[in-house]
Amino acid sequence: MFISPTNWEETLLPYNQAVDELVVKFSSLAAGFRKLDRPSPIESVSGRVKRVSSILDKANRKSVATSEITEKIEDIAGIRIICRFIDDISVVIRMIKDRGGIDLEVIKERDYITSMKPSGYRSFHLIVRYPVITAFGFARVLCEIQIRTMAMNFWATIEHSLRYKYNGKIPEQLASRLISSSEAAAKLDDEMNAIHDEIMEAQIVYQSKTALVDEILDNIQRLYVSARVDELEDLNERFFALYEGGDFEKLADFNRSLRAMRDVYRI
Ligand code: 0O2
Repeated sequence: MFISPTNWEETLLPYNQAVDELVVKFSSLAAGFRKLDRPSPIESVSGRVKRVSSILDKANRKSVATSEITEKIEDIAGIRIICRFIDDISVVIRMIKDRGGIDLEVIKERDYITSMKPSGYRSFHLIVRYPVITAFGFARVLCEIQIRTMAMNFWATIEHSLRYKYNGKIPEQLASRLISSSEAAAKLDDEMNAIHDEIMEAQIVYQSKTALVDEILDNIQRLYVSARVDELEDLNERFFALYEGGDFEKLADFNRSLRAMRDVYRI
């Protein structure tokens, strides 16, 4: 693909389309989790195509010739995926890699989470090649996918504005405060991750209790056909008492006795 310095609109068309398509794809993944009441590792997705002035600035800064821009400037198309928890980042990376080249191919990764940038910047970047069929033909464009937590995003957004304000030369004192605030954001991410683990554990306990209660009710329902009425009343009363007591082990024992009854009645 070549840059036409006289027709940027046409040059950037596949990039615009790639961003639109990828935002829909990742947002749909998040919607899928929510539809099934599962926690989504993707909190939100956004995308942008770099402004022509920024493309030219970057090409100039990196001494990239106009003819090489599409190969050497890797973030003309950019997608940002925001996660709540730091653990979600590796889940999202896996989901992207598991697409196995069907619609995108991961060609590079940069882990600024394990190795924070000297500025304090933390984020995980994947450079992918994405095929698009535009109104004017087929193209494979490079796209940078930035994956970060809400805390990382908050820091990067503020730092980006300051970088812009100071024309890239943030005063030393402010730069060192930014580094400490990035460390504070990393601590916040760790704390939130610990809470995340607790939420997940509580969810597992809740799910097994729900499954057990469903099985007990199903067993009582099946016994309804064969057991005597007084026996059933007794079972229902025992179930409600145990359910109110909230002791999981006692409920599990009760369920085992129901299974044994079903064996006796061969149902
Ligand atoms: P914009 O305005 O966000 O598009 P290099 O310049 O060699 O370090 P390169 O090729 O630009 O690296 O890749 P890198 O470092 O992965 O950076 C790509 C993008 O990551 C940047 O694009 C930023 O969006 C973001 N980024 C990287 N470092 C920082 C940082 O220190 N602070 C903030 N806020 N964002 C950062 P652009 O084109 O630089 O900027």
